[in-house]
Amino acid sequence: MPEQLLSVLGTDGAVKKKDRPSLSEEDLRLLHGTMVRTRKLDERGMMLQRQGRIGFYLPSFGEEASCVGSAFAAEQDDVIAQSYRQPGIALLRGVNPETMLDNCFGNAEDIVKGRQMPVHYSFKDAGMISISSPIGTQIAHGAGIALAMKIKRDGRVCMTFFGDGATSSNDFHCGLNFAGVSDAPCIFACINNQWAISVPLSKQTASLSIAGKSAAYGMPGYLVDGNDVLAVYEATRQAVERARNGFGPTLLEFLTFRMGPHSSSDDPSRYRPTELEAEWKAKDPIDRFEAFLVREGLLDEEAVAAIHAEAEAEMSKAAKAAAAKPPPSVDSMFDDVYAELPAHLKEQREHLRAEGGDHTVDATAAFPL
Ligand SMILES: Cc1ncc(C[n+]2csc(CCOP(=O)(O)OP(=O)(O)O)c2C)c(N)n1
Ligand SMILES: [Mg+2]
Repeated sequence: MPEQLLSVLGTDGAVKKKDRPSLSEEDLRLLHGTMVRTRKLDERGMMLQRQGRIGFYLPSFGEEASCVGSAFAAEQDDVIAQSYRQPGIALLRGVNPETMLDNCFGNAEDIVKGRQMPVHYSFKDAGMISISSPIGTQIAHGAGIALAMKIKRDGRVCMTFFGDGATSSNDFHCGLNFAGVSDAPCIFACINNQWAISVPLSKQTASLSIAGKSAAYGMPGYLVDGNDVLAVYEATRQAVERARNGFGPTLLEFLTFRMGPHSSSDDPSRYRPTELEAEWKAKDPIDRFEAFLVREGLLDEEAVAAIHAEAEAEMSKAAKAAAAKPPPSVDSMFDDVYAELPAHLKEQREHLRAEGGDHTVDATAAFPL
């Protein structure tokens, strides 16, 4: 049987009194501001790639409510095992957008010194594990982290984020099975944007829903309107509460739509009906939440415009600052791998230093993706 779609916000922003989650005015403003900042960061990231200043970018257009609303239900010391398409979580957790763009440029201040792909962040201080490219691996990591939390009885939970395509990976089965059997406090958040690059959901699974797969792992599953930040928040809040109180994992499916390309290397018009874009633009999660906030008297048109302008200025400033930084020194490639650098690498480093170490990267070379 297909799950019922949980929704709170009407498309016109109206909310029934009984469905209102208990969120303060400050919470509502933070959710909105973070969703807008996420959109502006993604717009800036795509722009930088089109200008040839960074090699690659992966936007989360249309998925802002799914990632910001759900992560907001966790505490700051809960751990997030995310995929590459939830930049809003990092912003919500206080990561400076300049630090994120340092990664995209792979500059000297990039936390991982230019050794990861752009948009593959590692924010230990924000409780976000390093993003790995192979699809779905973070699901098993999330289950393992949650089990460790249970063994340590430290009261924390882990949330893992992944796409609809990732549900076909062996890690999905492994992670959910393991968490189900061990009652690990893990929230499995599937952001179902209906495409895995060019593969539509209908070719990904014959199941009527992803949430329904939870039954096989002995955990509850809910299908949630992913463009409705209040429904996303409320469903996640309940899942977090269950996990924290010892009732084990939950699978949440946030139904949404990837409003942009898979990445800066992709052209969705080659495989996806373009009419879908207009259809889903009308359900834009930011517009929908703004309609609610205006109805509530928390914002008016002028205030909305000011919030967008401020976020745009913030991302422009962050991009300028990140662009101005030099690349990591070539010498830095010898750091962080060994506690004690082996003799043959020491020798290579000496050789490089003796040569002057001037091995600059060809910035005009094509990015391999
Ligand atoms: C194991 C593996 N197979 C293939 C890829 C190539 N790949 C990168 S993203 C992606 C699509 C993933 O789709 P989904 O899980 O729905 O997440 P979305 O990109 O839609 O957020 C694929 C197939 C990969 N990175 N890893
Ligand atoms: Mg997808």
